[in-house]
Amino acid sequence: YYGLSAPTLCLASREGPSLVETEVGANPVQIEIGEFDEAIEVIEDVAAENPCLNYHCKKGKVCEVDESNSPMCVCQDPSSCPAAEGEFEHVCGTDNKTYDTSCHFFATKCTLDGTKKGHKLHLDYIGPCKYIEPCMDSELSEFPLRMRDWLKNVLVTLYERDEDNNLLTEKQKLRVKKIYENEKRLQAGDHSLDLLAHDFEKNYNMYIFPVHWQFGQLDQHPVDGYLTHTELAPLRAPLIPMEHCTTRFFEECDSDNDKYIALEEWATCFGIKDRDLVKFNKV
Ligand SMILES: [Ca+2]
Ligand SMILES: [Ca+2]
Repeated sequence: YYGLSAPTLCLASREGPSLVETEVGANPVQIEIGEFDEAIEVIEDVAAENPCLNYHCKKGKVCEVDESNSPMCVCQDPSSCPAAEGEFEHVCGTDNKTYDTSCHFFATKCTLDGTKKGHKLHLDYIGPCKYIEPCMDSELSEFPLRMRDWLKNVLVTLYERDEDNNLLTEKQKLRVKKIYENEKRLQAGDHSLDLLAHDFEKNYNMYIFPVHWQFGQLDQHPVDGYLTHTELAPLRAPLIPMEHCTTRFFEECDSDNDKYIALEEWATCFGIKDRDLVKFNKV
């Protein structure tokens, strides 16, 4: 079973409530990035009556008012998190511990702020911790084949369904239109690895934009051409339980081992020549 073979789109608004039901098979691309934001603290107009109204704290923190009636963010007590409604809400941390919900995870991480343990702790994947079989070299080389095909299908599906959703910009729509209308396009389905490899070779140009697009979707905090662990999480976390090579793939994608995946590294690990990817930034 390949988790990447059937893109099921969840067209949730990014602005919406941050609780997302991440079903297995849901499109990780559309899982709200906010769920994984560890680093963003947005402060909006402070309402006069309740200083904490409209005062946003990052995940794992809640707003409290200090002696001078100023709002401040403090670590949330994990026991104040709503209980999980099912196993699907559990998350597995990089400490290999299952947390009831992502709220429990981020609240716990907050209490470890400033410690080495806290620095190393990340949300690893969605769902309870489980045994993930080691990824063999041969399997690792299959991963980008399916991933590229899947990314292309996700984009085409977005294009087909995107009427008023504005999930794609006009410029992006034009690019996907070219792929969508290409008669040689491999239709979505379960394809053999041989066919995927052959198609990538033959229709290489169709795969460039989807790979670039996915990078841009993730590279948001900040937009700098590098993906942090947190930025990668919306793609990585739901994928790991379905694709056991995910962790190894993204680890090795960071070829200079600086903990960031640069656009050039991203291009290379998806088999795209980096000059083909970088040119999108200039157009
Ligand atoms: Ca970034
Ligand atoms: Ca790197």
